[in-house]
Amino acid sequence: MSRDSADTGRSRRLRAALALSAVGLLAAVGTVVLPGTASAASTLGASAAERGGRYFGTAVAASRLNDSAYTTILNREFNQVTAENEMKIDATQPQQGQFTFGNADRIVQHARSRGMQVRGHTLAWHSQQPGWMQNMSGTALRNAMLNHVTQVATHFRGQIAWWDVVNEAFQDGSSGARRDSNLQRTGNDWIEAAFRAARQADPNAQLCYNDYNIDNWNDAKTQAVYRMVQDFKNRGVPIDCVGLQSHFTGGSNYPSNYRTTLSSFAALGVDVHITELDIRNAPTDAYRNVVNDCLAVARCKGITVWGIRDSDSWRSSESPLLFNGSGNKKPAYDAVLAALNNGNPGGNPTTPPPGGGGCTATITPGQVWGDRYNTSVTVSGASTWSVVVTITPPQKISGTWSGNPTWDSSGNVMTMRSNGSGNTFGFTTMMNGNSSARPQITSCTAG
Ligand code: G2I
Repeated sequence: MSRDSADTGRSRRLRAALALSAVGLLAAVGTVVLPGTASAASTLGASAAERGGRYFGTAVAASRLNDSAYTTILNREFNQVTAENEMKIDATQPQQGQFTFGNADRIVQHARSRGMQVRGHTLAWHSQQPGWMQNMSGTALRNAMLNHVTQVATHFRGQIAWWDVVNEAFQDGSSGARRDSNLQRTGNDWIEAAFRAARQADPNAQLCYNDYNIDNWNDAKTQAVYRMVQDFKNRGVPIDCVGLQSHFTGGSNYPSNYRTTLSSFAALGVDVHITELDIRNAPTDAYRNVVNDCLAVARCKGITVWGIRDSDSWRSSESPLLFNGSGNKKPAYDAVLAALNNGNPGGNPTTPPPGGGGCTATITPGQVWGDRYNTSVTVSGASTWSVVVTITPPQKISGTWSGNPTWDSSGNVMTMRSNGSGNTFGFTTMMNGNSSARPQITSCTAG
């Protein structure tokens, strides 16, 4: 026997022995995972990723990165981070012209080396300004703000998926006005100036406006931010997304029209993000609803909770997070993970309207040409129905088939009613210069 064939015989016997012991191991464990068998993801980030590539993230404090109980949960559960304080103006430019990025860089490095996406928070804000900036006004302040945006966005260029370019610029209450601040007093265009500077410094980052108390669609503040975003889109101010902080004080403060708020912003042609979620006493219902609402809106890209354990929270006495102080999962954690796992794989929304309309409408993208594209929509759960579809202007629907359409006065909202020709209808949309926006289903109502 030649040396080669002896080796071959030996390796064949070895393979056979390995195969036999693998069978024995499977028999002993008692489970065989067949290819294609669905298995529920066991962490928040993994499950969110399976829902159309969404993320599930958390605010991170650099000071806690030495706490192994903290980093164990962070590294296991989350696929996105936001620096809780380390990228704010007072942290990054404590003296005018002197930038410090050490703590922020540590967070970015921790996240990116583990494949987590980073949200930058925040470039321009009335709060947490260093003393030198608080004392400035007028043109000097405007220039200092723009320089700050440019320097910080440039430092992190290529590392930040989304920037909260401007934070909390609107007043609470019924006025719908801008919040008074030294930045606002430099002129109403300070927000768009900040967005333009950010775009120039980091063209690949998605640029968001971020605020709290813009969760309830009926609130004046929500409407005011909506109008600003609409105006920015109409005038070509570079804005890509809106962040709803969603600091809820309890189950009742999760508004039942939250999904309407998310889908209404999305219909303007921006992504939506839930950026700082925490809910007093962490009620399972409210947490579950937030997840379901995000999953129902295609442009809701992910959810960030504002801290990991209750003891890490800025309002720890309210125990608003998903892990207790010992790092154990709370009932809210289980509710969130189950809601994520129950979501539609692929993450495309099947959108019963708030309150439930008795049917589900699912979009299937169709052929795309240089100037237009087709969309078809399939309805399940009812044989007669009306489906509301919203288009982002300047796009316009130019033709439809297999349904009876009616339009609102803006021409951007089409209600399509079944006409007996089946459960799939379609339409052609002219891009009119906007090649990226796509139609959204606002509701599906049976009957
Ligand atoms: O207030 C809750 C959040 C509302 N939206 C914007 C977020 O940026 C804000 O986060 C909080 C942080 O969670 C707190 O940790 O923002 C506060 C103010 O910037 C943060 O509090 C600050 C304290 O005011 C400082 O005294 C402290 O040195 O945290 C700092 C670091 O612990």
